[in-house]
Amino acid sequence: MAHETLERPDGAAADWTIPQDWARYSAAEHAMWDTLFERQAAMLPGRVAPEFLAGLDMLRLSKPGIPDFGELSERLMAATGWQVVAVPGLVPDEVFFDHLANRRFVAGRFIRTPEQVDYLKEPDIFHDVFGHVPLLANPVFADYMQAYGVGGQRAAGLGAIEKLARLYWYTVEFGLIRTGGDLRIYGAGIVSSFGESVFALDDPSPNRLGFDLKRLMRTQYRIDDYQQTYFVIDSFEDLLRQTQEIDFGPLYAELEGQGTIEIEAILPDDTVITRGTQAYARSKLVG
Ligand code: HBI
Ligand code: FE
Repeated sequence: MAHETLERPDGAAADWTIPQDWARYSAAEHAMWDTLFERQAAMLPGRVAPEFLAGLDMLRLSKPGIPDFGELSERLMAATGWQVVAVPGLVPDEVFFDHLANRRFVAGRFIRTPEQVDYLKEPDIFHDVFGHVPLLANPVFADYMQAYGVGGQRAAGLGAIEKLARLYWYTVEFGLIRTGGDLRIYGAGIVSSFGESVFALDDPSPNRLGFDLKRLMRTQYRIDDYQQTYFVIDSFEDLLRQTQEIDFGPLYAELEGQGTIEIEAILPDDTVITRGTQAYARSKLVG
């Protein structure tokens, strides 16, 4: 995430947007999208929240391959009032929050190369569009994302971006949700990852804990590998309600005195759905 100073490239507007230039994608780039799309779409039934599958149809546009943001935005606008705009890569926090607060989702326009199929550092168009856009067609989730943007603007003024960023990480990027008797994935980092879409639900390694806003805002996370802890929400309505009810000013002050929680810790007050073995993370430590 963008805590370093970023420089706005030449050609980007003041709000960091750039044209998508859809006509400039090569056949190989469109084919890469199709490959990734088919692989993930086949994986997701039974694993992903039904709200995500409902939104996925939006990405099957009239043109082949990589979605055209203009066409995509038209559909999304009709559903929930959101748009998708292209940016060169990571954008500064305040720019990111301003776009979300105005129901614009920023997406990278480049697509990973064949060498990067299973891992890349900066979010590409497949992560940003396949991972994030389907849920933006859901009215409740759409409101949650906007609320996050507004919350980010407030957090910036209170010096609390780090805490709020953890909320984004453990919900928007790596969240799980209870659906009927099952756990399902909904976080974009999971749904756009072939490996993690299995690991997050089926592997005995990670902890799976009930969503607890205050607890989660103190929990460290990793950006370099599969998560060691996932948090499970009961519903998108519940997530939206909890984040709207909270007065973040006093909350941040309260959390400030409490310090951070280790990635793999399980605390006495946690609702434990799975007590992870952490075998996967340990296997990575020993060379
Ligand atoms: N920029 N393009 C892009 N995508 C992100 O997800 C993103 C970003 N800038 C900042 C950011 N995320 C996070 O650091 C904030 O949620 C705090
Ligand atoms: Fe993302």
